[in-house]
Amino acid sequence: MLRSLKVDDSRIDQTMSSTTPQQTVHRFTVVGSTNDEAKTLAVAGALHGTIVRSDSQTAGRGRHGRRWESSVGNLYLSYIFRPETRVRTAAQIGYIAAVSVAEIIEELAVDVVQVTCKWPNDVLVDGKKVCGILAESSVSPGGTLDWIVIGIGINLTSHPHDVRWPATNLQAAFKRFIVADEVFEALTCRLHGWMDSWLDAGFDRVRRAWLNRAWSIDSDITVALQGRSVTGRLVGLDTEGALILQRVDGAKETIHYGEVFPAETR
Ligand code: BT5
Repeated sequence: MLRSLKVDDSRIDQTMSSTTPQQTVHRFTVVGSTNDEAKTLAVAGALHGTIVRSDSQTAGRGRHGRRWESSVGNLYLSYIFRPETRVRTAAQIGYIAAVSVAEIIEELAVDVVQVTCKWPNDVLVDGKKVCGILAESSVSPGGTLDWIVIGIGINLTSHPHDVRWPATNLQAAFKRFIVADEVFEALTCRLHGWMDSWLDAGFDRVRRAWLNRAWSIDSDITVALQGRSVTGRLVGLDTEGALILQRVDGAKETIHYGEVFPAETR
């Protein structure tokens, strides 16, 4: 149980069971990064489904060490999963998270808003970023996945302005009060549902759910890769989860890592 795990539990405000059996929620007021807390717990043996939630973060992280603005009022969560899977397949869990977030936002929306998934794992409301996802994992000596931590930040009441991609928050987008606990419960439930579906039936359903709301699907986009960028039509995701781009010369390019932008005007 928690006390046998090597975490400083004097800093944990509350530890409780959630709706799903074996799912413990470690609740903090403030942490550096929920992903770091979750990684410490994972290394100490925390079970599949364990959750870290904090009201704010002092060192919230995006990908490539970028900063994630983490003031009080938004949602900061990290989920520990231990699926028996190959490391390469684990990238699909980022899509599970993005689809889960997109679906619960669609359910929360009273007015008509457009909820899209931007590759690889952002969720946008009317083209503006409300959610970022950071996956970090560890490989076992046998080469399979030991654990993966999926960090999710959702802007509920505030968002930064000085950012790479325009941002918004759900309260501003929906013009009504959003109850953080309701979003948390709905997301956790949905995420576990999609996780079970993925474990039983594989990636195809997740892939189709993501593509149904993919930002700029069938349109031209530019992807910044290491040292170069490529422009083409976003035509899909492959069966592993890589992005498929059709270049102007007709050739298809499969992309595993990169940053997506509106197409550069040529
Ligand atoms: C992401 O990275 O979008 C992943 C963010 C994951 C955050 C969660 S919060 C819980 C868990 N604990 C953590 O420490 N992290 C995870 P990326 O695609 O690299 O986007 C980062 C960029 O988004 C920054 O460089 C800013 O330009 C912008 N940004 C920063 N904070 C933002 C916010 N709150 N809302 C929208 N955009 C933001």
